[in-house]
Amino acid sequence: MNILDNFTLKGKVALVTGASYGIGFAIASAYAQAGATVVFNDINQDLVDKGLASYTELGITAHGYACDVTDEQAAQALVKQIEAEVGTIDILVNNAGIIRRVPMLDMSAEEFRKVIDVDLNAPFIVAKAVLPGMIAKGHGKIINICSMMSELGRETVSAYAAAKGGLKMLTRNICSEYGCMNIQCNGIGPGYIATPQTAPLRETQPDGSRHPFDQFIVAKTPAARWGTVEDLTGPAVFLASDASNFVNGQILYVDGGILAYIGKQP
Ligand code: NAP
Ligand code: GCO
Repeated sequence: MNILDNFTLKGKVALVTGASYGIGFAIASAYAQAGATVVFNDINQDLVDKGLASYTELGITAHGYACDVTDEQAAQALVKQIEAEVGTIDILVNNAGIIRRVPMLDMSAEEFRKVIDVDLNAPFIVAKAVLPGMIAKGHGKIINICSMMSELGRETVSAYAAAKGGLKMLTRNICSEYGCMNIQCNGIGPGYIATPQTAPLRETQPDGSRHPFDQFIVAKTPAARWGTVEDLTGPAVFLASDASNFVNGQILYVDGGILAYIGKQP
C-alpha cells in the first residue's frame, strides 16, 4: 500500500460546523477533494444557501443544514437527520465560532456567556451528538478548531480566550474518554488567518497605513505574513485521515511559528 493511501477520506462522511465560508469552508472543500462526503452547517438558511452555491462553484456536492449549534435539541436532531439522509458521521470539525473584542470591564456577563456558549459549549454539544454513531462504527475523528488564545491571552478577548483554552482541555478529555474506542480527538490551533473574523484587525487606516495590529502580527510571525485558510487544509486532512490514527489529544498549531518566537526587535 502507498503511504498516500493513508491520507484519503474516501468513503467518509464529514460534518463541518459554521462552514458557509472562512476556515470551515476551506476545510470542508479540502475534505471533498480528499474524497469525503461533505456535510456542513451554518446558523441560518440564508448562510447555508450561500454556502451551497459556493461549494457548487467548486464542483462540490455538499449537504447543508441550518442549525444553531448552541441548541442541544437542534444539534441532536441535526445529527439524526444527517444520519438518515447522508450517513453516520465519521469526521466532525467543530469550527463554528464567534469573538467579541471588548475589555472585561466593558463586557457584560451575558456577552461573556454568549462567546462561551458558541466557542466551548457548542463543541461539547455537537461532539456528544456524533459520538454514539462513531462508537457504533468503531472509529471516529473529532477536530476542534482552537486558537493562539488556547495558549496566550491578549487584551479585549477574555471570553474568547477562556473558551478556546477550555476547548483545548475538552479536546484532551474526549481523547481520554473515547480513545479506547478508536476515536481520535485533536485540535487545530490556527495562527492569525485572513478571514472575515479578523478583517477588523487588518483594515487600512484613514491615512492609508496598515492597521497597527496587522503590523504587530507580521512582526510576531516568523513567516512574516498572515495565514491563509489554505494553510490549514493539509493539517485538517491529516487529522481527519487514517494517517493520524495514533495521534490523540493534541493541538496542532498552524501559526507560522508565532508560539515559538519572541518577536522581531522593533
Ligand atoms: P468566521 O468567519 O466568523 O466564521 C465562523 C462561522 O461560524 C460563520 O459562518 C458563523 O456564522 C458561524 N457561526 C457562528 N455562530 C454559530 C452558531 N451558533 N451555530 C452555527 N454556526 C455559527 O470565523 P473564521 O475566521 O472562519 O473562524 C472559524 C473558526 O476558527 C472559529 O472557531 C474561530 O474562532 C477559529 N479561529 C479563527 C482564526 C482566524 O484568525 N480567523 C484563528 C484561530 C481560530 P455568522 O456568519 O452568522 O457569524
Ligand atoms: C484576535 C484574533 C484572534 C484570532 C485567532 C488567533 O482578536 O486576537 O481574532 O483571536 O481569531 O484566534 O489564533
